[in-house]
Amino acid sequence: MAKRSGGAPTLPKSLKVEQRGAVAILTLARPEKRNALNDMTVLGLETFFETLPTSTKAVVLNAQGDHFSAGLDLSELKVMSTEDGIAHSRAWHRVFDKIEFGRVPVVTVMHGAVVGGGLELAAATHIRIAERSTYYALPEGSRGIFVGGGGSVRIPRLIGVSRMMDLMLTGRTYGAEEGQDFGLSHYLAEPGEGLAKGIALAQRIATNSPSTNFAIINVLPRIAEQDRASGYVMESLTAAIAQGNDEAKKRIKDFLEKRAAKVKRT
Ligand code: 1HE
Repeated sequence: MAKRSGGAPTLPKSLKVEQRGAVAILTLARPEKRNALNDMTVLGLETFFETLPTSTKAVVLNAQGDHFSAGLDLSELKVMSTEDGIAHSRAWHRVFDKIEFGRVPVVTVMHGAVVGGGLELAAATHIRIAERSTYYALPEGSRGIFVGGGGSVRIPRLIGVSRMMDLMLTGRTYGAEEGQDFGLSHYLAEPGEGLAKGIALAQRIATNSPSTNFAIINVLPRIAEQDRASGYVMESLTAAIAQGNDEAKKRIKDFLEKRAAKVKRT
């Protein structure tokens, strides 16, 4: 994976980045179009995740304006042939896979509309916080299209095929609380408080061993897709690699010598 060495990469103006120590805050910054995801933005996401400096240990994704994202930029779709449509969808798959199976965990802070491709993007990240204004929709049915950003693969893993079918067939929305109950978010936040919560979680995540974080986001979901026997083998290999490195030895020694924090109920 390419790493940023010198200056920051050039990103489209629909993406803003702020670095806070080990945490990068990435903001969808196209509020005038409700953060609709055009090609420039999707390719910008790819550039950002491909060139993360090694000093970045976690990312917070959030969005400007009243809505997280209105999904695919429909103005680009209307001129697309079937062939272009396949290439377009495959490009989203490539980019969102780089997020889901990247080097660092990504915490998404959602608010307002989290629609279509916006939900597909959020679903490719690892931890989701929903401010209480959040609502989810998959209006592809009413637009005569289909999910194309990996939504049919990722969203049923969160809420089940049946609920996704309902969203797509009937055009219903889920509110933040329903989304939380069904597994679309991990945390709820009051309006305006999601970003602080996201940064706090990302800072906490950034203190984990990078190799354990890598295993959590890359190995765990793959084990979940395997048969039991293969899963056990992969788990034991991952566990052995993780516990064998110097970082783990130091962390365990710190605990045994009373220098590390105990597990606390939060
Ligand atoms: C857009 C888009 C968009 C807004 N593509 N331009 N997504 C949808 O079907 C959702 C479409 N959007 C909406 O339903 C609404 O915009 C919202 C509920 C999200 C927000 O409503 P509102 O009243 O705050 O904003 P607005 O007036 O509708 O939109 C403001 C501007 O953003 C306006 O442009 P303007 O030039 O007239 O100011 C809108 O046209 C523009 N805009 N959403 C393009 N999506 C990989 S496959 C994924 C498939 C999908 O994602 S399907 C879901 C598509």
